[in-house]
Amino acid sequence: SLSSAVDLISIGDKWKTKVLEGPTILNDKGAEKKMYILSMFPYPSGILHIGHLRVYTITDALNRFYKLNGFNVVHPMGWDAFGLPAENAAIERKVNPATWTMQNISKMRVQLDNMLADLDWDREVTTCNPDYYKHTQKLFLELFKHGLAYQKDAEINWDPIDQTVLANEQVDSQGRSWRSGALVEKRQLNQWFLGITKFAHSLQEDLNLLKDWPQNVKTMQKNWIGESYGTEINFPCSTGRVIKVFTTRAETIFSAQYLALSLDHPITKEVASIDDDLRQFLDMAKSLPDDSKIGFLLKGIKAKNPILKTTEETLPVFVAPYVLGSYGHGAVMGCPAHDERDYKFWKHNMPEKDVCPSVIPLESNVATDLALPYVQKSGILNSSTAQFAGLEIDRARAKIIEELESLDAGKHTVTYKVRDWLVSRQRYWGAPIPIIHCESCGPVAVPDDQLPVKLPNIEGLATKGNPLRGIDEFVNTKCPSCGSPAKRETDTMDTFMDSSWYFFRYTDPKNEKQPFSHEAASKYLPVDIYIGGIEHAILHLLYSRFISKFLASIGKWDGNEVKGEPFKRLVTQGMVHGRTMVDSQTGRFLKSEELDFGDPLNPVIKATGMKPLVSFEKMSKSKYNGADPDKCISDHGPDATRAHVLFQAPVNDVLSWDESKIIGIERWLTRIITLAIRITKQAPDYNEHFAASTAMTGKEISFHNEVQKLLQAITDSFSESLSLNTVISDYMKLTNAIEAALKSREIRTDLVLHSFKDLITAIYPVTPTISEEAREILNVNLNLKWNLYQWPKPQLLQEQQLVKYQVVVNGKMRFTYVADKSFIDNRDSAIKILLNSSDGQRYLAGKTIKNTIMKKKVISFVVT
Ligand code: ANZ
Ligand code: ZN
Repeated sequence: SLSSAVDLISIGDKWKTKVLEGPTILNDKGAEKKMYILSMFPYPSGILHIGHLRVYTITDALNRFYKLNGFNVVHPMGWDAFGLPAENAAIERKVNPATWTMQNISKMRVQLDNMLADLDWDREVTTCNPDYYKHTQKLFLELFKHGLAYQKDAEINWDPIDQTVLANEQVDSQGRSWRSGALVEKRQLNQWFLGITKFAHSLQEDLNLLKDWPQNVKTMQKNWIGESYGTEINFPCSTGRVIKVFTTRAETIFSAQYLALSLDHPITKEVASIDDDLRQFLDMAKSLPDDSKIGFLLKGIKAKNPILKTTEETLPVFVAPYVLGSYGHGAVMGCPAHDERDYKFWKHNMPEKDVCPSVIPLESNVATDLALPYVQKSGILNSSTAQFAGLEIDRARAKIIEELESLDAGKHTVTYKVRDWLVSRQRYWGAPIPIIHCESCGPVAVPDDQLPVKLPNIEGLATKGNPLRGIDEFVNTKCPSCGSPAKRETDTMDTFMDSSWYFFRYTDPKNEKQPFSHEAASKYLPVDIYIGGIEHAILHLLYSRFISKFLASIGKWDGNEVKGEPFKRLVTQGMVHGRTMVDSQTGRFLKSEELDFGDPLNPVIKATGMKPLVSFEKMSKSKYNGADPDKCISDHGPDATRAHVLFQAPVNDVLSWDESKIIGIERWLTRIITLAIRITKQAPDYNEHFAASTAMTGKEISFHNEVQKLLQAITDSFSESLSLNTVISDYMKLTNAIEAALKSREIRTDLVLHSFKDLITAIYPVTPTISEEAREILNVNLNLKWNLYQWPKPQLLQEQQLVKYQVVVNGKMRFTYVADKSFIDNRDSAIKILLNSSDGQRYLAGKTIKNTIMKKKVISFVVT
């Protein structure tokens, strides 16, 4: 049979080279509209995994779709090549990390070719190459010049496994490193920071502009940045010091019963230096969770509520682990009556004391009935200070702030959860921070003509930690400013710094002088579609937005109109889960060789003949549920693999990878090729200059409209909804409609063929080699010269153009025939079509036509 002769794998091989060059299109050059399609660049681990296959299939399908639509598409690829895995592999294997990385890159390049990804290799960037990190260093110095890169002593996160510090963003809520999983330790160290907090407001505010971003990503960013409007209040203390607190509920000030300081508050440290008990408490408290209710009373300090002028009452001051050192002023005014945590703290530490509310609900004015803590943000003030008593709380807050301002004891303020970005790392495999430390000049920028500061070549790294410190030729240098002996910075940059600007470099990858030109970046940015994993919802996306806004703010690209936002549309693709087989008797995970796949949809356990329990779970080595993209491609061909990836799940959802289901796709692709052969047999005299609207019958119009509607749905799925799984099902529907039309013999073959050509074009983004093969069959068999692809412009024919013709034979009305109003314009073709119709066969077959009269809605035959 025809279908068994279709070899999807050979077709894949045959067209691979051509397809990797992208489509041949009509308006190849000079396209005005740009389309920048970006996928998060991979870490060059050496293996393209199934998650990569998924993202790059999505971006490549979009890339090809937009090319067929005449866009100037940017679809680049690069390598996020610095970082610890290379360094660790280098230590293990005693090789140079650069060598290891480059080998991996070439392996992955082959795999990307195998999946037919049409990428702009002339834009390729590799972050560990000096021609790239030279510009990462320039970017660092630009930040330094603007006061946004600075060193400070801070309590930081230390990863004891990777032996380096980490940024806050890189520690999860359990206090573990994002990379090594180690429990992070706090250490006091001098480190480099980037001033992301200077951009915190616009980073939060401008999330509102990102209409085409998933809401969950925006929410995560918003919570991370944590902009909070409130009041800063100064509490004078008995020792002459002042404790500043941040509060969002200034109106609760009359219920403040204590103050609490963080473990690393300056006053805490000062007291600790002379108080052994406090020192012991701090040692113990370090390991307590943030929600602990333990506190340490500072007996020597009393605070005074600044708004209470008449009373001599004072407030006790505690040190408490629940107060975060890195938020607000690292101090709170404790209001047990109106805050859950303050309430618990107070009850635990001062059980004998009352709780005194100052806000009560509107309906009651009997404070004693109130269930405490009363945390609702509504009600009125129950204060003995006549000035504020009875005021509704919003009003009261405004008045209290006014009063505090007049007393010089407080003011409106805004605070953020996000901290400045800690970018220095004590590791080898990263871009060296381009700074020279001079005893008299301080930290000095490495002059432009001395960039890049190259990583010294080390053959075989011995240990973790930073070997740069021990290389005298690297460390010892001269101060660029005064010429005296100086020392080079030995920390390298966080690799998130490399990836915070790579999409700028893609726009101008060969620029030697600057990271990129203003012109190139402004032409291509913002990125139109950015696709990647949800795991980057905070880290990478926040850093990139910051750097991009910074670059716009200093005029490096024309980003003002979009507030420096680099990514117009963000798509977070779902994870790929693997088919997991468990022996229900033993609970053991089964390897595929333990199963019999004779019936691929219903495998059985070889040893027992029983059916396994099947589920889909995150892929892991211990569950034997991994999938190998390369193997899938060599078993089923690239096109079937690509279509299968897209068909199995909507882009944002988890994809349950079940290779047995690829059979449906293979059948469909086989049908396309057999259809191509069949069509050319049935329409040997196809006229390429087909005009859709001339003289169509009713059936033809409805066939035509069905095809156009599906083409429109496919177009919309690509350009708007990105619903790529329905694209595949629409392809199948289109194939069915064309097959049925061909079989019915009631639709003009040139219309069928024209629709089939549109189908061949429409499948090109997903299954390009099958598309090319089908096109070749048409060209060869019909002697066509169809070489340029152009995306179809779907057009519906109006139903009101239809006419119901009455067909009269020898004076008698015999049947009606619905067709386009231009049907009778071409008499000969109309007669031919009528004769071929089923009613025509019945009334006219075998007769000799003497005369035919066509008038408006009546067609009369005189026959013998
Ligand atoms: C008094 C008060 C009374 C508060 C009340 C709340 C309710 P958001 O909204 O997240 O910004 N706070 C301030 N600094 C803190 C720190 N370093 N560590 C822990 N908590 C801190 O939270 C603002 C509130 O968090 C502030 O308002 C403060 O408690 C607490 F009925 O002040 B509030
Ligand atoms: Zn100097």
